[in-house]
Amino acid sequence: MMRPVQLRTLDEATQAPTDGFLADVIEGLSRPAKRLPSKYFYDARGSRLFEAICETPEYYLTRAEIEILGDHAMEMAAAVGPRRIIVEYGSGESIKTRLLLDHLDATAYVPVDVSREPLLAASAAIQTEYPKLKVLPLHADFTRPFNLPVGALGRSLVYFPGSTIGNFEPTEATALLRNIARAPGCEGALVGIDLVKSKRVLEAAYNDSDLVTAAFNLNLLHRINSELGGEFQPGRFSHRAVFNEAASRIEMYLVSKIDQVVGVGGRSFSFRAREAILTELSHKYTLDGFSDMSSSAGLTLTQAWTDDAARFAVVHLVRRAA
Ligand code: AVJ
Repeated sequence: MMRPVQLRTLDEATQAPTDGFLADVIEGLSRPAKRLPSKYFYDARGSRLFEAICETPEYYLTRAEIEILGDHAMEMAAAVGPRRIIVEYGSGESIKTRLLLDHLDATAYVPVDVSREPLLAASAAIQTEYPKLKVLPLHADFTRPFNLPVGALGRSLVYFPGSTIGNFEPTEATALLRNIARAPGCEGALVGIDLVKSKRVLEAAYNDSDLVTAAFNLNLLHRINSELGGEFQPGRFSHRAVFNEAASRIEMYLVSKIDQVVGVGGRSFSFRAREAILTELSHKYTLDGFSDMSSSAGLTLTQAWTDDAARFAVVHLVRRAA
């Protein structure tokens, strides 16, 4: 039997996570067009619901990305080169991380995540399965510039799977890519992106018939209630996800079923019937469009791998020589 591994996180997060959560909720609900940041979906229950989304027949993204890694991990390893530090944006809880680590000959693995517990659990599991790998979990918000305490260890590669980059507005996504391009020692990135396809297929993926995505969306209100003393009645909101073709993105909303007033953190917020809170953007790219965005951030798209049905892509971005 393998011995369980004890790991500690390297800490970049300076404030208590709840401080940021409450401030972000108040700020987002105070806007004329209300919104809540999608990064707060992933508490323990939200993470489980996301995993359940990946099992639904409609949500093809995860299966397509796993197919790509299964078919092309060796080519990716050849493109990346040996003995790199792999810095993963996200806690690396998935089969995708393992498919990559199995092929990449990495010297160290640094998962970066805002949620400490899932980060530690995932890192300990990886350390147990890969005893020779140096696993250094970093508790940090990768949406802001952060120090990578591994600069001295050698050259690194960012692994950013899942089309999580699609959650960001193009300007924010470009800034995030620019941070990757500027990080000391970083040579490039492997990024998973979801590709543009028919509105019907896209909207089905975010409106699964078992209502798992609806539960995932509504979980944000449960989380505000339990962690911030919010007084939402989640049954008074409904899930909506639509493909905005002009902006090439899925927009996910929580829609108020009635006129209502809800207290959060000593304040109250009013909602009109049918008023929508934007909870998530999920951009869908063309390879050319993503290549242009990467290029404006100082990264060159050198290779792209897709699944057989060309639903999803994993792209290799290389830092452009200055
Ligand atoms: C994990 C951010 C890639 O945008 O498709 C799944 C999250 N939201 N169903 C996505 C999500 C609704 C997912 N990402």
